Amino acid sequence: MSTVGKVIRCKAAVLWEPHKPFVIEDIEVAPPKAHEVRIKMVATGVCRSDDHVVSGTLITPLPAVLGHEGAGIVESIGEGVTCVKPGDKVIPLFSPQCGKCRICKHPESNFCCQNDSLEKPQGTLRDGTSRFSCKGKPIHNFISTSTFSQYTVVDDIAVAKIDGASPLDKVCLIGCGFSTGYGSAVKVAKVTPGSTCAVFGLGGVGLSVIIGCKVAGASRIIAVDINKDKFAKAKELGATECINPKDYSKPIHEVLQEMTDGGVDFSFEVIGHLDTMTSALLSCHAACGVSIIVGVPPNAKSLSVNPMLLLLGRTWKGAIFGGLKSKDSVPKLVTDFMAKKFPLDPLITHVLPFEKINEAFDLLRAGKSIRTVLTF
Ligand code: CND
Ligand code: ZN
Ligand code: ZN
Repeated sequence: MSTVGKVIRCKAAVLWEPHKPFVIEDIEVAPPKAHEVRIKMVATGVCRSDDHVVSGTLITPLPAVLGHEGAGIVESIGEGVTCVKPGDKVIPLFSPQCGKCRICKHPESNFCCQNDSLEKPQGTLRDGTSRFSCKGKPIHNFISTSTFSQYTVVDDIAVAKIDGASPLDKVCLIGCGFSTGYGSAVKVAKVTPGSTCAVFGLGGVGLSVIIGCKVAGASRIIAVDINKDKFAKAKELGATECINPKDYSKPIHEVLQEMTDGGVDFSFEVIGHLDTMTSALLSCHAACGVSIIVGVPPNAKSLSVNPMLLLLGRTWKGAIFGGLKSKDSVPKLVTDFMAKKFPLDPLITHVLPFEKINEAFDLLRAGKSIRTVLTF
């Protein structure tokens, strides 16, 4: 029986308040309005940014359906939608691309003005409401995506159609972790052949930075993590050396400066801590180094930095979604994955049924998983 135009009752993982487990609830998902798309989710990865909401590091209105690294199939479309049709395989875009705003028209930038991330999240679709409700109460969206639900509704500027032959339980990682890391290396840093790189944090995003550094031709890729269990996978994906700050009595930036004749060419902070953001900055060469912030910093926290650190020539930058224009890049990355230009399988350490979402977060918090893919 067709569900088009009807309210769908289905399961979603609702986060009612911070510091609490997700609750699998029966929710109602209203049909898509004009310029909206309703998607049947097939798979979703679990990213640390979702956990940042649970821990209170990242603030978004609650209760909400979180999740921003998913893939699914279009169930129905609202009036005026032309970019996808029912049956298409798609990836929701937490960093949308409206194509019309100042940033979408900017040749380099990607953080579309229609985003609902980070700065002042409303937790809604563009019309200021959500299509989710539970027990008669509206449930918020999360950064235009809300993939922890059997069905979600997104704005048409926040969805990309992908290759119909692609495996959704793998390419869901292109919705965040892979693209964010890979783009940070190839697009934001513009890693050069023969260069030396240091990557702080070897989760799904940091390992994807390593993949990007390798594809860009870096000759040394130094992986940094306090969990040595992450080193084998980092080496498999292209790290040439792995170091654990806990093994040294001096600060890790001094160790890296000594290892690399004064500092690396490119450093990446892929953890989300203020102290490692400073360490990564100091690890790149004072006159020619480029340091990229990828990790999401704790809400409303600031760093105090001596401007002399930049005056000599360092560059310090950051980006959302690897600096990639999402609607343009996601289908291309899926095509590149299908052409075996980069791997995703090594990033997926666990696959669990969606109902086991709390187990997936426990694995992440315990440092035992890279990416868990939840399947619906
Ligand atoms: P995940 O938690 O899997 O990896 C972080 C890694 O950092 C782990 O291996 C830790 O052991 C390691 N670590 C923790 N503390 C330290 C330390 N002091 N020194 C060295 N290593 C340490 O996280 P993830 O890979 O899913 O995400 C990484 C960050 O990227 C996180 O902050 C997330 O919120 C952020 C992010 C950013 C964006 C974006 O668009 N910029 C998108 N998604 C996620
Ligand atoms: Zn993410
Ligand atoms: Zn835009």
